[in-house]
Amino acid sequence: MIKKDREVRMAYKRILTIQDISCVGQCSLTVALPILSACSLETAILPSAVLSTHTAGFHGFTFTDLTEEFPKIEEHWMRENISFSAVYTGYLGSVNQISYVKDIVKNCMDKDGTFIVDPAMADFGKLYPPFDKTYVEAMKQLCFDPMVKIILPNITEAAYLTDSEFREEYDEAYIHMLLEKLAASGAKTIVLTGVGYTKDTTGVAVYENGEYSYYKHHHYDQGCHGTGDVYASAFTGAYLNGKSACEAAKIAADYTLRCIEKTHEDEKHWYGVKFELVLPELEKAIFG
Ligand code: PXL
Repeated sequence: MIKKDREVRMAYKRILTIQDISCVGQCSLTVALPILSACSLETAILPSAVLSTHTAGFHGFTFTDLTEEFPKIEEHWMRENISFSAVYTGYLGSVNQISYVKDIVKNCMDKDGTFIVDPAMADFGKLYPPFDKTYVEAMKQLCFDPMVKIILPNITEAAYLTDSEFREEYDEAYIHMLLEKLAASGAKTIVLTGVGYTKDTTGVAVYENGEYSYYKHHHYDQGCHGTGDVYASAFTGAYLNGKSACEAAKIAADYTLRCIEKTHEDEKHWYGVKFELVLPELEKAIFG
C-alpha cells in the first residue's frame, strides 16, 4: 500500500507547506496553495499560526500560534503512514515550532524528498514584528540543517543569518560575501532575492556547487507586499517540476514581476499582489 502510494507520487508529487494563515492580505498560505496547485502539485498544509491579516501595514491584527498542534498532527500522520515528496516552509510561528518542523521532515518526508526553506522573518533591514534574536538563531539552525536542499532568503534575511551588516547600497562583493558565508554555514543551494545593482533593476542571485549565477529584470519603485511568498511558491512549483534551480529562479522572477505589473498602479492594493491574474503565464513557463 505504502509502496503503491510512493509510485503514484513519483509523477504526482505531494508537497507539505508549513506557513501561517493570514486570513486577509495575499501572503503565505493564501498565495502558496493556488500557486502550487497551478503547478500540478498535490498540496498539504500545516498552518503555523492564524492571523486576522499579515503584520506589514495592518494594525491590531490577531495572532494565534499553533505550535502545540504540531506534535499531535505529526503523530497522527505517522500512524497513518502519510508522507510527502517535498516540504516547503515559510513564516513560522515560534522558536519551538522550528524544532518540530525538523522532526516532521525527518519522519514524514520521503528519504529522497526535497526540503525548501524560505526563512521568512525580515525585510528592508528589519525583522517582522514578533521576531527577535532567539528566533533568528533558531532559523539559522533550520536553514543550515543538512536535510535542507534550498534556501530562499532576501538580503535582509541573509544578513541576519550570517551576522553581517545589512546594506541598502552594495556591490557584487557584498552579495558574494553573503552567499559564501551562507554556504560556509552549511546552506546547499542558495537563491538570494531582491538583488539589484542599479536603481532600475533587481534580480536573483543563485549559488550552487560553488558557482554563482545572476538573473536581472526591471525594478518598480513601489515595493509590493507579499512578493517574497509569491516568488518562493513559484520557484518551488517550477523546481519540483524538474526545472534546475537557475531555471526555476528565472521563471519565478518573471512571474513575480508580472504580478507586480498587474498591481503597482492600484494604490488601494498596497497589501499584496494580484498573482491570480497571471497564473496561466506561470503554467505556460513551466509546462509550455
Ligand atoms: O509575506 C511574509 C509574511 C507572512 N506572514 C505574515 C507576515 C508576513 C510579512 O510581513 O506578516 C503573517
